[in-house]
Amino acid sequence: MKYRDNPKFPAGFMWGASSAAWQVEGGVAEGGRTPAIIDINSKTKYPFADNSIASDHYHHVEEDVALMAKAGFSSYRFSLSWSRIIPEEGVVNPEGVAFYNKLIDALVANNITPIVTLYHYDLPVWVDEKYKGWYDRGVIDAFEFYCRTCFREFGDRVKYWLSINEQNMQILYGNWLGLDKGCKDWNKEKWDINHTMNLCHAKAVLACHEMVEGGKIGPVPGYVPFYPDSCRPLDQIAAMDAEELTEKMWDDLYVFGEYNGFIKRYWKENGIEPKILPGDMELIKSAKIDFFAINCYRSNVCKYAPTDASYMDIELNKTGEKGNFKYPIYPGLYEMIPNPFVERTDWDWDIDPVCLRYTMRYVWDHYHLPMMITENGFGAHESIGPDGKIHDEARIKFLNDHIYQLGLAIEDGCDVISFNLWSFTVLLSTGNGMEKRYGLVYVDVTDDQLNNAKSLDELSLKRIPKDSFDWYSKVIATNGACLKGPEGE
Ligand code: BGP
Repeated sequence: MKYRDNPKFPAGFMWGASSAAWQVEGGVAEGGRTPAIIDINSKTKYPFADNSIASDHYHHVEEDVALMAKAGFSSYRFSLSWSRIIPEEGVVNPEGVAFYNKLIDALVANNITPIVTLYHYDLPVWVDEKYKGWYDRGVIDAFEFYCRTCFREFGDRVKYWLSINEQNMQILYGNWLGLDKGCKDWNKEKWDINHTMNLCHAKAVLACHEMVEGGKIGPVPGYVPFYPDSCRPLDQIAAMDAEELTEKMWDDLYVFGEYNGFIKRYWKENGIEPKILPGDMELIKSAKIDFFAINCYRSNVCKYAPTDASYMDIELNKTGEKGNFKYPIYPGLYEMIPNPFVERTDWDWDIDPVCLRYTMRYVWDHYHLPMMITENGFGAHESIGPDGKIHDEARIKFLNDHIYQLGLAIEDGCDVISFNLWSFTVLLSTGNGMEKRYGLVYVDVTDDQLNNAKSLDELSLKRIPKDSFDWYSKVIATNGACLKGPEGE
């Protein structure tokens, strides 16, 4: 098939951007919010800033939404802070609810559809202390109480709900996000934690359908598809195994309500089966999702790793200097290797626009459910130029190429309803503070300034739309018709 013309996006396609409460809000001790585990975890990333102030969205809500409206957004995906809404067990915080009402009302007034994540890495400390994180099953009732509060308070205006952000990545990188805190044997206990999270997800799905008129809800897997290194048959199996262990086992469960045969065998062989109680699987199976929200930035490549290969754990690039990512080897399964056909970001993330088309096709072919992109974007070192502007051509190219491929996936027959890039304003990266900058709108603050500020008044935090802001506004205004296709394909 040849694609000489620009792909067509359907009428009513929702264009927007994405954020998470702890990465953008700040105001951690304001409005009755109590601490979350991510407050503690983000301090471990020093010299990068923690989340105390972040982009100070807490005090810039109206200004930020006005900028979204200026860009022509039709959607905005953000998360709610559990401990802002439920600061202690059984207590609903009116100030927290009022903060999100202000945001949601501003969005609705500007015809921007809110897409709301219930959980994005910020477990309240009171939950952590009482239920050992996600380990004790008491967390299920606590999470359900929180979700029901959100549906009751916001469900009249919020119709798209997302349950748990990147549950797969939280389990795969538990140590990076602090989820392993208190675990004696993370490699075993993580599967119990994962099972409890599945039950929480199921409770959220059922409560949403019960309480929100016209409400739709889906999970948010983080997708990094695996390509096999070669046509060697064992490399094909290695890529399939990698997909099973990093993505597919979660997605199969969300859709079919069952752990698939591959993961059950993997658990059994390694003596790490989770505790599944009577009634658990029936509950999970009864919770039917409406769509997939997908975060997709990059792809991976792998080849078969023989059983006698030496084990090597993955090590993320935490410095922003190319070449610091350590490719893992999992004997008997797969070895990750660099892709010679693509460029990489300064954090060694493969820049592979086609992976977006690949991922859409993969998920559509397996599950036949509508999809939305809730994260895709380009993280870079960035500062204000001598002319006071931010000329982010590399981001524009990245987004153009990725969204074009998303359009091709739609022409391939995939049902995609929305694209939300990561992020709207610059915000705190998960592990690299303000140094790894995403977004269409620059926020004038550095990690050092955030670390040293005694009060908010010392900081500029000025919003400066980047060149990508104007470019994306055109993409929205033309419903994708101004995107440029790759040369020579
Ligand atoms: C996703 C997370 C986001 C965000 C993004 C970029 O996995 O859902 O919260 O952080 O990745 O990652 P990073 O900030 O590490 O560059």
